Amino acid sequence: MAPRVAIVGAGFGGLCMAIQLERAGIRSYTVFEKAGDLGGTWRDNSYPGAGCDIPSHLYSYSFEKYASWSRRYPEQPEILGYLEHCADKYHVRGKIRFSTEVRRAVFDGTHWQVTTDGGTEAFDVLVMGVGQLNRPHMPEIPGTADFEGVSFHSARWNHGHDLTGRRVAVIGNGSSAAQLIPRVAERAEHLHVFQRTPNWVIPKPDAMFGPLTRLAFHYVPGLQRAYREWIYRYAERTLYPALSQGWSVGLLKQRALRHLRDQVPDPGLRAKLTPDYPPGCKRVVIDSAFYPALTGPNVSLVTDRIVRVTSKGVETTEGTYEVDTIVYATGFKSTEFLAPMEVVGREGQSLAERWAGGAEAYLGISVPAFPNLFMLYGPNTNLGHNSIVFMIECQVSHVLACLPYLDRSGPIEVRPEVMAAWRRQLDAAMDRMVWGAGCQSWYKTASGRVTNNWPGPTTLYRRLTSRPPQPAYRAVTGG
Ligand code: N01
Repeated sequence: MAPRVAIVGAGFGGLCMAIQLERAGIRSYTVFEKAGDLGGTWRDNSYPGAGCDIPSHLYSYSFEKYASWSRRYPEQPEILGYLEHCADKYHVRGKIRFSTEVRRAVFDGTHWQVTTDGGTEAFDVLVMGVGQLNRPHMPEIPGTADFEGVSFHSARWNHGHDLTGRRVAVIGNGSSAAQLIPRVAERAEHLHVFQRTPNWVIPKPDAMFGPLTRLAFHYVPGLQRAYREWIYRYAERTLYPALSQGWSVGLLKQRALRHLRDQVPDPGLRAKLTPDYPPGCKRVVIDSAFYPALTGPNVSLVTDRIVRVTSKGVETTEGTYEVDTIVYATGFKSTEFLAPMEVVGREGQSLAERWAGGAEAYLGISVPAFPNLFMLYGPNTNLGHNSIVFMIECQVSHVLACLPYLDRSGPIEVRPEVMAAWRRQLDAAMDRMVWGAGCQSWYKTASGRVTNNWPGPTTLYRRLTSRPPQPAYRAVTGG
């Protein structure tokens, strides 16, 4: 009998799982989505300028060729439109229970008891597709509640608040900030950008696709696939070695420094924007409009330490900046995987308890003593150089490969010794990566453990996830 599958989240991960179940003829699944629409991060991040800095021919499902991309790096509405297109084409929209947040999931010995505000239901399999960047991080700056103007997080953009003629503060300078700052600068009377740590920035070689190119992508056999493959290989062969401190480290640094020199003529400003840690330690920002925006007459870069937010603006160690709008582009609670859901395994332990020292999972997918639980874009599967959608597809294939096994044997779980060996391999591989090199980032916990990133080539990840589930998994006998 087909297993009953609960999928949590209707973003890139959850939709991919649902589509592949449909394609495999398994229709006994339900997608739980806490919001009123699908799209996950591409629904939530609607700030002006939001887009993907990985080309969409790669940042899309390999099985869903899409000739409608208007440009190499489309903005958020197009990416959301693509996900809606996929949900409709593969008939999964009707299986999504919108505005239904999963609060708790408990393994009762044979099933997952999944609790939402509407009640509790039993499922054979639980697939978590909530991603790593779904809960905004609000900074612990004193006084934020005292501010009398309008403030919001970049992932909760206040579209009703017109920024024309406003004095705006943007706190943060990561990928989200870099995309929204040029758009805010176009409207604001003055924009103060509060930078705590400079980022390495490389250009985004964007280009529009004209009608002929789009026709060619649509009709020329193999063209779209070849283009996708080319982008993938470039990322894998050039960018990955930079992160693993291989041959292209110097190249990446030179490229970023040249970009800074070309776009920022003022040496004082350039000095403030030059990082003192190796490129890739924090996520490299890929953007061509960020630096020019910072050189505009109505924009100032503030690097003093923020002391507090007051009723009128932002106070730093050097003075107070009066503003009427504050945008918190301060990232996400990235290391708290699956929170605030309570997930309890067969030994009565919750994942939060198990992960007190940092989240970990075999292949980023499975956890011992949590049978038939699978994660998409789970611990140690984020990338700093290639498309997450590639990783998600590997994970979904792995889950699909597990289904016949659990159908035969009952609930299955990854063996503890396999998990322990995985941990050791991961730690060894992590040692050569740049993420440990003297910087703080959303890739790691406060204690410095990298819980978010995959330390190998993605080709290796594909190979590992496509291995048959046995012998890494075992059947849970005796309920
Ligand atoms: O978040 P971030 P993001 N006081 O965590 C600062 C993906 N993404 O939303 O660096 C002052 O990178 C913090 O400062 P510091 C992408 O993977 C993808 O920008 O910690 N500042 C930093 O500057 C990306 O990496 C796309 O010193 C404070 C910023 O806030 C990830 O999302 C587009 C502070 C947070 O930066 C997250 O990006 C956009 C404080 N108390 C995003 N607390 C694509 O194109 C935090 N900060 C695919």
